[in-house]
Amino acid sequence: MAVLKLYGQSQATCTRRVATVLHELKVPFELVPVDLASIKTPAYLEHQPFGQIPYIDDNGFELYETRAICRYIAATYGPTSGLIPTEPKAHARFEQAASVELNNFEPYASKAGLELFKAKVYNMTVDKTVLDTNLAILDKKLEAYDAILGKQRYLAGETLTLADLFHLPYAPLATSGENDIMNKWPNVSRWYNELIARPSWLAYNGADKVKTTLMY
Ligand SMILES: N[C@@H](CCC(=O)N[C@@H](CS)C(=O)NCC(=O)O)C(=O)O
Repeated sequence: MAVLKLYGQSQATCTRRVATVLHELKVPFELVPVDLASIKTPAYLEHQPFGQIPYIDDNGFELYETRAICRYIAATYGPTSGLIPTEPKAHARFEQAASVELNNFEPYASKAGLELFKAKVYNMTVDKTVLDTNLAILDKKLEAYDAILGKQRYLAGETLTLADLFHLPYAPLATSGENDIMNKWPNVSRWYNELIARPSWLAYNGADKVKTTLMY
C-alpha cells in the first residue's frame, strides 16, 4: 500500500495542521512540496478546486480542507485515539469545540498572525490597524476560552481532541513577545503551553530543515 501523501508546504499553517495530526497518530506519510506558483493552474485545480494547499492522497483517495482531512485521518488511523469522541454527548461537545475554533479563533488569529509573520520573516511593515483590530477581537474571544478552560482541561472536555489540535498552526503565529496574547489569560496559557509542547507539534515545528519524507 502506498504511503499517504500530503501535498503542501512544510511551513504553511494549513499543511502543519494536517502534519501535526499525522504525527499525533504516528501515521507514516510523505510530504510532497507544492510549488505555490502552480496552485491556480487547471492541473492543480483538479486536486483542490479552490487553488489552495494542502490536500492528501491516501492510496488514491484524495481530500482537501484541513479539518476534513484531520477528521478522516483520525477516523481511519486512530478510531480509538479519542481525538474524535464517539459517545454522542462527547461527540457533540467535540463538534461544539471544533466550531468554536473555526468561528471564534481562526478568523482573527490568522489575520493577526499573518501580520506578525510578514514582519518577522519578510521584514515587512505591519498593518497596525489589521493587527490591533484582530488582536482586540481575539482577546475577547480568549476571555471566553479562559472561562471554558477554567472548568476543564481541554476545549471539548477532559481529554485532548482534534478541536484542540486545530488551533496549533495559528496560535503560535498570533502570539509574539510584544503581543503575547496566548499567555495573557491563565487557563488559556496553561492549555496553549501544553499543546505547543506536544511531540506531534515539535516534530514538525522544530524542524529547521524542510523534511520531505516523514516516516514512522
Ligand atoms: N480552509 C482551507 C484553507 C486552506 C488555505 O488557506 N491554504 C493557504 C495556505 S495556509 C493557501 O493555499 N493560500 C493560497 C491561496 O489561498 O491562494 C483548509 O483548511 O484547507
